Amino acid sequence: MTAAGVHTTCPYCGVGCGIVATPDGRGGAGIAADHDHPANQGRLCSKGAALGETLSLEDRLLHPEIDGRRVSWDVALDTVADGFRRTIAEHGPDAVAFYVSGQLLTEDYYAANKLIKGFLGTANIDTNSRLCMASSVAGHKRAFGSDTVPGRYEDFELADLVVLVGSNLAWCHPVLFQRIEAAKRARPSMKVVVVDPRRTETCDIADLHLALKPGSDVALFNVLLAGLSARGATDGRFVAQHTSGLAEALAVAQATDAAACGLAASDLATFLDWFARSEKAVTLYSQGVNQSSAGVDKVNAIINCHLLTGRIGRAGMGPFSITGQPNAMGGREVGALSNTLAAHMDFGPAEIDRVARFWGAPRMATRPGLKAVELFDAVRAGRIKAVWIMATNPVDSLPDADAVRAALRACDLSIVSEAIRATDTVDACRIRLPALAWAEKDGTVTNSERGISRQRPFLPPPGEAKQDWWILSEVAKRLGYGQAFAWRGVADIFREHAALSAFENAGTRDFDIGDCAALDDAAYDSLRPFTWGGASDKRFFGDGGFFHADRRARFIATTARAPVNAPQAARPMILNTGRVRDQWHTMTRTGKSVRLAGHRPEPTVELHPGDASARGLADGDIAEMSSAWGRSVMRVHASDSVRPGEAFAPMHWTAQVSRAGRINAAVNPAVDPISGQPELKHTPVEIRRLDMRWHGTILARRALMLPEISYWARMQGAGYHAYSVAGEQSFAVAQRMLAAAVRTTNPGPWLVGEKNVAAVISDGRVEAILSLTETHDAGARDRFAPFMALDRLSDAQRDQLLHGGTDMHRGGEICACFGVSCGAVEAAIADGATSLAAIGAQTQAGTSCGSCRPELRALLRKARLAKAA
Ligand SMILES: Nc1nc2c(c(=O)[nH]1)N[C@H]1C(S)=C(S)[C@@H](COP(=O)(O)OP(=O)(O)OC[C@H]3O[C@@H](n4cnc5c(=O)[nH]c(N)nc54)[C@H](O)[C@@H]3O)O[C@H]1N2
Ligand SMILES: Nc1nc2c(c(=O)[nH]1)N[C@H]1C(S)=C(S)[C@@H](COP(=O)(O)OP(=O)(O)OC[C@H]3O[C@@H](n4cnc5c(=O)[nH]c(N)nc54)[C@H](O)[C@@H]3O)O[C@H]1N2
Ligand code: SF4
Ligand SMILES: [Mo]
Repeated sequence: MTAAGVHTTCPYCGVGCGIVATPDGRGGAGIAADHDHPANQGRLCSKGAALGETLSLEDRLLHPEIDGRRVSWDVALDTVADGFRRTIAEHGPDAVAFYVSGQLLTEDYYAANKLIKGFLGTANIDTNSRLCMASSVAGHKRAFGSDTVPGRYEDFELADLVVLVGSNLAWCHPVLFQRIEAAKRARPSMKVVVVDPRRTETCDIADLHLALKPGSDVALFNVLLAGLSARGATDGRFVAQHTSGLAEALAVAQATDAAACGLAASDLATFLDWFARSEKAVTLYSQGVNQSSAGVDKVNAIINCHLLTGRIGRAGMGPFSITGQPNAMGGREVGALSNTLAAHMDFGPAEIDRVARFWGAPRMATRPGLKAVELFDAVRAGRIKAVWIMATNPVDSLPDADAVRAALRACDLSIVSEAIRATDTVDACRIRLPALAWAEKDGTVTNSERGISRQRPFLPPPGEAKQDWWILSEVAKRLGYGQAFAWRGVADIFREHAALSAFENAGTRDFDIGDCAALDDAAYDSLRPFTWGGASDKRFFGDGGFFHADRRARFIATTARAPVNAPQAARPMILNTGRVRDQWHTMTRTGKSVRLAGHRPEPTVELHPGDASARGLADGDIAEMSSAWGRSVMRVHASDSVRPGEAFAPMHWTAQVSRAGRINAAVNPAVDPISGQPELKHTPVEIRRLDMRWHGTILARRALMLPEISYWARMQGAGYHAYSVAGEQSFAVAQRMLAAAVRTTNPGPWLVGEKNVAAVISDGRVEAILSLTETHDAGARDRFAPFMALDRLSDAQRDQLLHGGTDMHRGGEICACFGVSCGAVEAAIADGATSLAAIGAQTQAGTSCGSCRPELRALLRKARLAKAA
């Protein structure tokens, strides 16, 4: 019997798409887009569409563990509570810390913040949103007096000009990208400008791409501000009635040297002209802005331009900070950053008192706590003696990540609440608490447009895993705070959170969902997505009403400055990092999906062909990236989409899936002086070729224990593991070593073919394939994968395998939904397909989620250029 569809929300990006999940009765579920959800209106991207492939339990953490041994919940919870009690008694409350996540649900998040700030007596709780949103939060507060995102998603569709700054929307918020793409198709006069040093897939819809010098956004928006003022684009009434500080900001802007951006004067002039002429202008920005040592100034430099022109809070206009994680906004609402309190309150004396009275808190934190990077420094220095990590993987995602790992290993009381058994952070922590995951959890999340949606469970809780709020309140009870944590379920917590938002508010704080305090359990269960801050046509600040005491917004004088760590002779390259289309962060979930593995199967560093050849590097080589902090080893991809002198590497690969692919081992820990957000987009590095004597591809039904080799990366195949390997040993030694490794876990007859291919084939079924070459053979995995799909090989197929495989899937995967390869799309184009529709008709590529359409268009363009040449 199958159950009915459950309406829930995607657990990945901050778009917050609605999903209908239909359990199949066998532990899995069908995943479909929710047509009635305001965020996606029936769309899903490749990651959302593949969620059904991430539900298996095989790699889940299902029981509490201490020092690697399974223990009961009672023992685990007692140990955590005793540990916190003892540490606080001996060293004071500031010796303990929580490090939490924008992937917790609001109810979990609220519980963590309440426990530590109201009852443990410290604000040493920070969230991975420090790495993500902190600069936007600080910039909003400086300008508006509150952390308010004024606009709505529909503003992107209503705008005449959409400026995307430091955002790779096509890959990171694909459904919003598709909404803009569709709006532009319907109204071609609409213009899109992309501001990004890299030429990303997002540039596919750009009328203008400003490939500015990394870190120079403040200069760019200062130049824009001065230019707008000079052209008479100032909204004098708005500025006079609702703002202050223009003169100082303008003076600094007028003194800014446009040359700092490294852009052509004509491009700058076009940008100014379009911005000046388009009243309906939206500036959407993301990590190219936030993750910077000048992140807060970048945010304010952008907001200044919108205040000057009065383009804020009305349909089709405004600055728009897009959030990354599904509940980054919820985290801001519960106040889980170390420098915020709760419900959009800060550490002012009256606010501390108000929250303490509301919570009945015996030991209220009275000042801000440590921010993420400082927090782990304090763990390393031994000032923090107990740390509890929830729903984040800091051993991979914080900068200077080897130091983070060392700090955790040296910490007496390191606790992690996790859904997955094998992560680099779980490996480094002593106490491991099994958490429920997306399909099992219950609660709410808030998306980028302040939209609150329910996440509803559709699968039963596995093993002994528990939801994060339950774990927290059990620890609270053991510490003697049972009454304040006596929630029977998530609805109780949500009502309390809603009541706090309205408590002694009276319009002084933007965040007020007091109406929800009266929801009964049934109403909470059936809660439909809604946006806080008023009806759907309501935006903030159209008529002023800012949250500074004088109700005016502030212009901020932002002086352009270079990133903290400049490149030097020994490390002349600038390492930029970010995301790829089909992986989510540290791959604990997307890494399980076969169809998501094909798009970017290995950790890759992109650099300009000139920089590559200057270092003797060719496409497919293995390179080491080293910085003053650490090193990482990746495969090289030469591409002119990055500027000369710059390199780009994805953040996703961990020690679980690649030997030295953890890029954050090399990333610098410099932070913005106001927000404390790390500069994850700008690390001076040098890149050198590693001299590999052999390269190999292994496909194996059962995972391998690989010997010590320079490079390996593992990815998920359909019913097998795929490895890409390379090393410095002699070819003969490699052959022996790898054959032994393959055969240890994949026993059976060992057949040796030609071209250094060998395979274990048992009863006609392939158990494993090993292919070794002297130079990198990029197509090997695609040539051998088809044989792993067969239950029984014919003699002819076996011979084909042992002679080097088949060319069916040449060129790697492009469409994740239907598993269509680049080769198949190129063949369709060669066959006469000249449009997206024609490619779709011939191959199905691009006809489902649409995430690959920018890449399909790039192949069409390439073919057109080749034909014209
Ligand atoms: N596929 C996928 N989607 C995701 C995620 C994921 O892991 N995978 N994660 C989600 C999360 S949590 C987040 S925060 C978002 C992030 O979403 P985005 O911010 O769009 O993604 P990033 O790739 O981190 O960085 C964006 C761009 O900033 C550019 N950049 C670097 N330096 C500068 C600079 O100095 N100025 C400017 N203007 N640009 C610069 C980079 O070249 C990069 O293209 O994505 C969310 N969506
Ligand atoms: N170099 C570089 N580094 C970066 C970035 C970058 O652009 N460049 N981006 C930064 C940004 S913006 C972000 S947001 C971070 C993201 O970095 P992380 O937060 O470290 O990445 P995730 O892989 O999303 O980690 C979430 C973890 O929570 C687990 N989990 C999932 N659901 C639950 C649950 O319900 N409960 C519990 N307890 N656990 C759960 C997952 O298995 C996973 O291990 O990375 C940051 N680091
Ligand atoms: S755009 Fe994709 S990842 Fe983001 S919420 Fe929607 S389906 Fe999920
Ligand atoms: Mo993020």
